[in-house]
Amino acid sequence: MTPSAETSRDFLQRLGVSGPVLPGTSTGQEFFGAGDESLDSVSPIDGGRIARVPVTTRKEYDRVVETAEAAFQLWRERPAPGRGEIIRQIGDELRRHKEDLGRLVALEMGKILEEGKGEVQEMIDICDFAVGQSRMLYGRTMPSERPEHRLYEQWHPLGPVGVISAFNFPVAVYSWNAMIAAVCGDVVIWKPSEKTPVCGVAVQRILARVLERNGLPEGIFNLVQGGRAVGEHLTSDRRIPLISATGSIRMGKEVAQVAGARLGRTILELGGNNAIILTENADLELALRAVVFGAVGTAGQRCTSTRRLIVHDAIFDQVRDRLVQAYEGIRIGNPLEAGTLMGPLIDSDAVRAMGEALEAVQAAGGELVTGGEVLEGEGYESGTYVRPAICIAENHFPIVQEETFAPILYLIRYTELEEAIALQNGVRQGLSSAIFTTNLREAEAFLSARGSDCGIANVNIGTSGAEIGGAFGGEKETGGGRESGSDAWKAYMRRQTNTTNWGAVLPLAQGIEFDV
Ligand code: UN1
Repeated sequence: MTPSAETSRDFLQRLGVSGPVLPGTSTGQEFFGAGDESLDSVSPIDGGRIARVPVTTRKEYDRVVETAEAAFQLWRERPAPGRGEIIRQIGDELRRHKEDLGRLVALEMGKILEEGKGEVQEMIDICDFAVGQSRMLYGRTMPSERPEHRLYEQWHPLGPVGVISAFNFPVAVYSWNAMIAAVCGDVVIWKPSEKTPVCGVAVQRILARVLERNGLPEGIFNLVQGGRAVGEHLTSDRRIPLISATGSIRMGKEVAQVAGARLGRTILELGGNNAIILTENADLELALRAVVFGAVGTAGQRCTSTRRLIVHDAIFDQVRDRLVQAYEGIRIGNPLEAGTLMGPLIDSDAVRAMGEALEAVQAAGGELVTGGEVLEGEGYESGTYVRPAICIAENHFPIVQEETFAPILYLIRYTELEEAIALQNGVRQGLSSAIFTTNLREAEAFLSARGSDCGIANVNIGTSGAEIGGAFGGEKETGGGRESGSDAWKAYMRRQTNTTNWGAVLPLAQGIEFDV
């Protein structure tokens, strides 16, 4: 394998990740040991190698957990606003590195630079959010039924939190977890995707710099690298009270079982099969832009990507034709070049899965309207560039029920809104959903209890591109977890209910008399 042409770029040096072999394991300030196994970070842009990253050995892993446990004892004693101050500095450091880190995300994951920078902006936003949250870890006070008693609750840190993240958002989703967990007083052990280990090292270096500058011990933010085996170290480890995992439903079921077997807690953010409903009252200009961003953005590799478009019969043909036209104008190529709207898929397995899905939809009786070709020729030598596809399909086709991590949009026809909502809900996943309508009744029906069954339900915006301020996650096989904003912080803490009797007698609850 030839080294990627991009590896010579200065931005890798500025991020401290320009070496051929990068440290695979870190407890914060000290990077150590290299096992025999390693991960090859390969850019989907040109198939070139960015770096080699050693897989964390079992021994190293145990040392990381020990260091994290020791750091937890100190970190949890630091008042929460003081933890917030460290997160504020991390946000500033990320601001300084937004361009470089965004570029690395584009290089290693393949999303366009604009979206890579957007991911870093998401990190900055969650830092700002977490700083505010650090002064708002509120517990309630409840009226006690007993005189001279006070009944209240408080929230305490949990311990080391394991974060397993996916390739498609190699930095942002980690920070949703890590920054919130950190203000809560937890320490974090991160296993990035084995497809994006260099992003892991780069973020770790940024965080470590801030910790070091503040004289903080190592072990607050920790990094381990590897695949399934290293993930299992985390999920089966009783020392890790909470695992937050993002990835496929298959992976999530394994995590839930292994962590569940020891009654460990999980936050799962798994696959989506997100639909947009276009009613006859939709503002089509708005809708079509949202559909194209949702289906083609990040080359269809977001868990929030738009996979199904449920279109009213009266506008179906018009929508199909206009989408085909819009797809023709999409520039596919090097995601680091200005003007590119769609970069490569992550690897050849993803290209294969897309091809198989297109075959399956046609075999089931669907129609491939446009796209699906694997691009060849200059600039496309890696074989990872595809044309986004539009198919006419039916919701019950087994392949339509699946999440294929590729830019395939299934057009599905409906006539009554109830039918559209039933189609939207008629999949096993429940992450994100949207309706485009200018009719209040349609919009509110979609948002009502008998409407969308997803964790995210939008009106007149697409399924992807959520802000960090809301709780992010979904229902059914999406896993039920919530991360990021709103009160998602509570999942990273333990709730303690306290009753203080400040009187001189001992009345019992429920009026029980028990005189001795
Ligand atoms: C993901 O794909 O795992 O809402 C996360 C969005 C982004 C996050 C996606 N803010 O599309």
